[in-house]
This record gives sequence, C-alpha cells and structure tokens, in this order.
Amino acid sequence: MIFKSILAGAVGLAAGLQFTAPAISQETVKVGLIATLTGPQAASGRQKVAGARLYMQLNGNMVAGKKIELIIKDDTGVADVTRRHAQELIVNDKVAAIAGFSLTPLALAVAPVITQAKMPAIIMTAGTSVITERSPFFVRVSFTLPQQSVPIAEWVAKNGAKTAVSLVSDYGPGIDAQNAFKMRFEEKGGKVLEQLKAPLANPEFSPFLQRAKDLKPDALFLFVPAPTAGALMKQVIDRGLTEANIKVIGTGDITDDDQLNGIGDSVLGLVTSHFYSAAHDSALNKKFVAEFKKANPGMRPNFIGVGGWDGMHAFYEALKKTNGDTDGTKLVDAMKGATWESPRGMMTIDPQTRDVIQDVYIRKVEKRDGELYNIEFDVVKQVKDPMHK
Ligand code: VNL
Repeated sequence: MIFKSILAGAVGLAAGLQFTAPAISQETVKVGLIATLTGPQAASGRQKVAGARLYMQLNGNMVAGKKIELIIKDDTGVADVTRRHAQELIVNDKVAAIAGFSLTPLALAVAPVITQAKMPAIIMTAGTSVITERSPFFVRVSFTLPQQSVPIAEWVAKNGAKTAVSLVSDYGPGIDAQNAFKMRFEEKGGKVLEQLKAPLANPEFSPFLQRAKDLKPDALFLFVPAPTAGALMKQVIDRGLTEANIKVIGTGDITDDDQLNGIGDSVLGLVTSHFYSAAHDSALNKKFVAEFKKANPGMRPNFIGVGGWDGMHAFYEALKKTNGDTDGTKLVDAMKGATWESPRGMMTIDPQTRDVIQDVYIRKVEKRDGELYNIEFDVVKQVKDPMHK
C-alpha cells in the first residue's frame, strides 16, 4: 500500500517533471534593492521602493525570457548595514545587480564590494559627484549636486543677486552643492560671503540661519537631503528669512514633492533647480504620477521615486541588450550610452562616466488644485556633471 503510493507519487513526480521542465529552465534573475526604510531618512526608501515596484507592475516581470525578482532590504541609513546587505545579496542570493543607495556614505560603502564581485550597482538617489569614480560598476540614474547647483547659480546671478550665502548639510553632496554654486556664481560676477555647514545628524539650523540673516546677502542658497527638507524649511520660515529681502533658493531637494505640501504656503514663489517635478508636463509623467498615486494611496512621487523607476528601466533594458546574460561587466557595458524617456524627460547614461546626463529645470513653488507643486519655467538642456574630468 505504502509502496504503491510511493510508486504512484514517483510516477506522478516524473510526469510532473516532464510537464514542468520548460518552467524549471525558466530562470529567475534577482535584483537586490537596498533602501533606507527606517530612521530619519525613511521617506527616501518608501519612494524608491514604490517607484521600482510601479515600474515592474506596469512593465511586467519577464525580461529576455527571464523572470525578474526584486529583493528589498532595509539598510536603516547605516553604511555598515548597506555593505552587509550588498555582500549577502551577492553571495547568498546570487543577484545580477544591486540598486538603491539614499545617502552618499551608503553608496560609497559598497564600492569595494561591487568592484571585487564585478557587480553592477545602480544608484537611484545619492548625488555626490565622486561616487561613480569609486567603482567602474556604478551606474547613476539620479543626479549630482553640481549638475543641479550650477543652473540655479546662473539663474540667481542673472536675476540681480550680487552677494550670496550658502547653507548645506555637512557631507559629500552638501560640499559639492556649495562649491559648484560658488564657482558659477562668482564666474558670473557674484560674491559668496560665507559657506555655512550644518551637521547632517540631528540638524539644528537656527544658529546658521541667524548668521546668514545677519550677513544680509541678496540670496541664500540651501541644500539638505530631501527627507530633512521639512525640518529645514520650517526653521527658514520661523526665522523670517523668506520675508527678509533675502532671495531663498536651492536645489529641488529643499522643496521635494514628498515634503512640499507639509511645508506649506510660506514657500510659495520659492525658486529651485532640479531634474524632476511631479508637475513636469509630459504624457509619460502624467501617467507615472497617476499610477503612482493609485498604487500608493496618500503618496505623491518625488525625484527619489523616479530614481526607483529609472533604475529598474536601466536594468531591464540592459538585460534585453545582453539577451539575458547576467555577466556584470556585460550589463554595465549595456547601460553605457543608454538613452530613454523618463517621467523627468530625456536622460542618457554618459558612456565615459556612467553618470546621468539630463535636463535641469528652474522651478517655482505654486499652488495647483489646492496642492503645492514645483512649476517648471526654464530649463538647461542635457547637463553633464561639471566635476567629472
Ligand atoms: C543625497 C543627496 C541624499 C540628495 C538625498 O536624500 C538627497 C546624498 C536622501 O547624496 O546623500 O536629497
């Protein structure tokens, strides 16, 4: 009896095997998404995961005959945790690529790991220029701070500012933003009176804002990582800086679409430069925003969400190009020079630097249908990072 049923089971198994053989040979290709889902920067991880998932939802999970599986890890914003997840994803999960990286130190932490493993790593957020130079396996679909800061320096100089003060978070992207801003503003005849830096952790901006106010510059240039924007802008408003005859400007991180409605009407009219606005006027972006909202009730996509979307797109297209070959070097080569339409507009991966070339928009905070948006009114076309040699 037992023997019979084992036999029957074995026959069934054999038949089943034969029947499902094509499905078994259908390989799964894994992508590890390391996001910051807890801690002070958790808003970034939420956006990134939502953007990546939406891309897969709307574009399917079959690429070059392989099934794409996304493995999501929370690095809590701590570089050691990012590195450990990267190692485990590579060694245990055998992923074909990793992606994510909110804060610059998290991206830098995986550079030696990906170089050694020849593992493509798609940067969806972090914006310090030097990151892509730290490993030939980095590809960036987000932005760099110098790329965003130069256009706003030009805009504010053109609009009559002769003096400026900058205030940034004291780490990679802040330093990059501040230096690029100063370089171009002074090339255009302006003078940066002081470059102020506030600690990244537990930010207390008030003393720096008071110092900036006392210097009475024509303009105050600001950068903080987007999840910190609400805290910064509240203190900017409380100090009366937006009314003090000082033109407050910055990169779009300070008015990002996730935080903006919470910051409130006091920032109406504030001008920033950035590569993405939820109000960007294109058919693809309208669809992206509508689908994002439908899939994530109560959320509106920001530039980090778009980074999640475009990071998946870069991977899908590369895998198509290699006909499903997951060799890391081949995948990175396939991403070099790739051009596509993103919800942000057209973008290209620079084949020399593996960094993103894209339009940078000048935008102003306005109210539309009862919500605050960054409304684009000028554009610098296809900007390369100015720091890469
Ligand atoms: C960075 C740059 C992070 C800009 C951000 O938000 C941002 C970074 C998380 O490179 O650390 O808005």
